[in-house]
Amino acid sequence: MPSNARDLILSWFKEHGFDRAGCARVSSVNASTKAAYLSWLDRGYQASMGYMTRNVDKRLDPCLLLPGAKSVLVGLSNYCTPGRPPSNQPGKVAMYAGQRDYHKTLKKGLKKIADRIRAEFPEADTWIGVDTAPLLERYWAQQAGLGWIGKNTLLINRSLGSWTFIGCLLTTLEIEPDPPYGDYCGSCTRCLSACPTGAFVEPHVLDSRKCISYWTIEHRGEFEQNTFPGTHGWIFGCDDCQTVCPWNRFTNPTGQPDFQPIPWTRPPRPFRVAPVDTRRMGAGGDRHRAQENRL
Ligand code: B12
Ligand code: SF4
Repeated sequence: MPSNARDLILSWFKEHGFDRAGCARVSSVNASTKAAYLSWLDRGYQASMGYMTRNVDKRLDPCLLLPGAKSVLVGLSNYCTPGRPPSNQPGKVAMYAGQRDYHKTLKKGLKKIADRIRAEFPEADTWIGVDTAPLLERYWAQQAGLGWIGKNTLLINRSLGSWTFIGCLLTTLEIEPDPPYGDYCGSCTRCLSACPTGAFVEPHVLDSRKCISYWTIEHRGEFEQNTFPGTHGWIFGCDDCQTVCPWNRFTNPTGQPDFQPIPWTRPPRPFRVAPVDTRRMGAGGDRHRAQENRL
């Protein structure tokens, strides 16, 4: 494919709300990533997120998601809105949870780009995914030259930091790939020590059973008192391993209208220490990620 076609497709990401875009050649993930993923599952670090144990073959080889896939186009969307949550809020809510549902925003953009690709290149097939599909999004974002996987396991970009969402588009088109991104964490370990529950078993490895984000977003049913690590003031999600990251000092607020903070119509209910069903929590209920749609 001529390089002007590559530039054209990547420019569509900008037109449809993404701040950065890149491309990687599709293959199964590399051996160390495969081993890291399987060991993560073996050690039970997925907690009750059963969807992480399903479709493992697809998660490790995107060609099974789109037969004949040659390229993965990855878009990054800055969602940084400093100053959230307001200090008068009774419990802490992750920055992204005070905004419109990013799945809808990113999928809308990716769908438009996919439509344009198929219109311009009728031989091309496409597939899109945001968060819920069995795809290692951070791995592909790193391969596509958009950032590196930090010790807190988040994708970090030198100018956008880690306040970004990732969206992926697979296509059968062969597009010139970007070089993978380097690692700029250096000797810094601030995220590891900032985690109030000690959820990092080692750099790059998160035990969800100890992660506040898991407990307040993903966990269903009662909190098991013997394993529940506490929420340290958070009631929906957690940003502690991001706010301390020095790379997040250089970020700029997002201009994306969908990610501007939504004023609370009613304050979120503070977290109750007694066993509680998270489905009944006020915060984020209507903005909850569409996990029931996960494959
Ligand atoms: C399951 C999940 C969770 C779980 C588990 C998190 C986790 N770290 O795995 C929970 C509920 C805890 C969670 C929390 C959050 N999540 Co989440 N989550 C996912 C999901 C669906 C899958 C992630 C996954 O594959 N985990 C499996 C583990 C094994 O993968 P991994 O941690 O990436 O590990 C890999 C690397 O670390 C690497 N590795 C292992 N060892 C080593 C060693 C070295 C040296 C290196 C370089 C690499 C390396 O190999 C591993 C296998 O690929 C993705 C969407 C997707 N489809 O990818 C979103 C996603 C990762 N989440 C996202 C977000 C925003 C969050 C939160 C910030 C939300 C919040 N504010 O509360 C927190 C952050 C917590 C954290 N530090 O990760 C974004 C991250 C965007 C970004 N810039 O990185 C994603 C990509 C969704 C999206 N589309 O934007 N999440
Ligand atoms: S999101 Fe919070 S609890 Fe989870 S690893 Fe990061 S700092 Fe720890």
